[in-house]
Amino acid sequence: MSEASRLDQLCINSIRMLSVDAVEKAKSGHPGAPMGLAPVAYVLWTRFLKHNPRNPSWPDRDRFVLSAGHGSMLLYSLLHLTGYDLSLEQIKQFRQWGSQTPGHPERGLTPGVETTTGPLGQGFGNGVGMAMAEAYLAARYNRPGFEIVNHFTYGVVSDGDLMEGVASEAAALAGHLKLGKLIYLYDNNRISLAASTELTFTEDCARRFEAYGWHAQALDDGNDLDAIDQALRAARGQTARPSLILVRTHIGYGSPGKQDTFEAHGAPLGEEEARLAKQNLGWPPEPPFYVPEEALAHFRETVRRGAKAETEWQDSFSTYARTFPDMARELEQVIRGDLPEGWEAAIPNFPADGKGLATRVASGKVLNALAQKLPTLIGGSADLNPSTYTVLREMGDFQSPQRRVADIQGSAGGVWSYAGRNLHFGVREHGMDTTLNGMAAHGGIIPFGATFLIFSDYMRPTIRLAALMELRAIYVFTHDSIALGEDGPTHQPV
Ligand SMILES: Cc1ncc(C[n+]2csc(CCOP(=O)(O)OP(=O)(O)O)c2C)c(N)n1
Ligand SMILES: [Mg+2]
Repeated sequence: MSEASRLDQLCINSIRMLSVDAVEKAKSGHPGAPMGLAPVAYVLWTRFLKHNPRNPSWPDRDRFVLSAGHGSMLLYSLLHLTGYDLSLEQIKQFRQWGSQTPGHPERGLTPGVETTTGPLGQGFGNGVGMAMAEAYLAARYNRPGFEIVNHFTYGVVSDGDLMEGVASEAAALAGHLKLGKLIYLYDNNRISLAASTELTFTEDCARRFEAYGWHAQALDDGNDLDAIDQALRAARGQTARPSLILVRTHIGYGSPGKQDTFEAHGAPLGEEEARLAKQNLGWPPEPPFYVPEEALAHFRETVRRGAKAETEWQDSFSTYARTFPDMARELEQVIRGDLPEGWEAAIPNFPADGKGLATRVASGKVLNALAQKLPTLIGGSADLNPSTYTVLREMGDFQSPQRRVADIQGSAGGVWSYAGRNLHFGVREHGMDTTLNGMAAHGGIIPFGATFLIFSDYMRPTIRLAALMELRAIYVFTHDSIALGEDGPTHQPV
């Protein structure tokens, strides 16, 4: 084995064994996914991901979403090893009350966690929203020679994520929108919580995603670092299609008794099996939470690289700010999440009158007035614009510039590009809401989404997550009633 690959293996096994030991100590958790995914995650995090562990809120960082939130120890290991403010002590406190390492990743609690994941499929959808946010901000703020907003959204998604319906809606939207900077790695381990996927999930995912308009690549060996590296490069080269890299992995990789079984999914390996796994992978059985110094040093190079990348971005931003001071001020403001001075004054007053104004009509006027003041207020409805009054007039459609034909019905008018501010979600309430959460979690955007109140039932899981994460997203629910007219019941939205 070459020196470089020996070091790679040390690093990869550090991820695996930190995860095994943390789950063992907590006596609960999911060791299997981190063990199988460690090589994929290692290549992504040390060779591709643009991030600065010392500043997890650098606006132009790549976003990373672990949609398979049950594999949280994978993410915590990566955060600790690459130098985020997450100590080894916190890893030892995995799943303990009050720790920064809860069972599933929680946004706002752990530095570097972009979104709360646990309900499968949601992280997938949030990532699509993040890529939409990036595309909008890039289209609005970048200028020739200044790619101030220019980052990828990466995700790790599992069998469960791809089985959930919400992911299908978000995937269809991402494919339609041609989000080329969205790259997902699929943990194709053919096992879920309770069974082999032979029992439940036998569709051809590569062809399914190709049909959505994605670029799909299948790798048959999740330990082949060169193949992973090349696939990520190819995915980044796809500028007008999101990418899915299907990686054949093995849950519980290295555990002689539990690899490829669902027992490796959701329970500690057990003292004896953990010892055997360590032995099998050439790892010292003691002490627990062992990280070889040279592996840690290699991971921690991310800190230097990240600081350098951010400094370069800062320099470029300073020149941009001198050249386009108004744009730069606006961008800084939206990234901070501040609202411009006097924005409330834009809200129209509606004097009480006998005839009254339908609330949805008033809502439409308010949205349009606010949109004039808030440059990153963007949104739309799930195919209900004529009923929800959520069109932002003459503010363009958020679409891939490559897609336009002519005279599209329902178009809002104005530009047809990623700078357009009307999002068309189609009849996809699940997809709308999970991407709203992703846009809000990305930062810089105030997204809104609309449907009839009754269909908010389809959005309950996502609204609950938005509340948990304290996201700033706007929902417009209009009410659809049956009125008794002279000629009998009529269907009358109000
Ligand atoms: C919406 C939702 N339903 C059910 C669960 C419970 N659950 C957690 S992981 C999992 C399936 C695990 O299979 P997979 O996604 O393939 O992950 P792996 O076992 O390969 O790590 C289930 C059903 C969940 N987290 N979210
Ligand atoms: Mg699986």
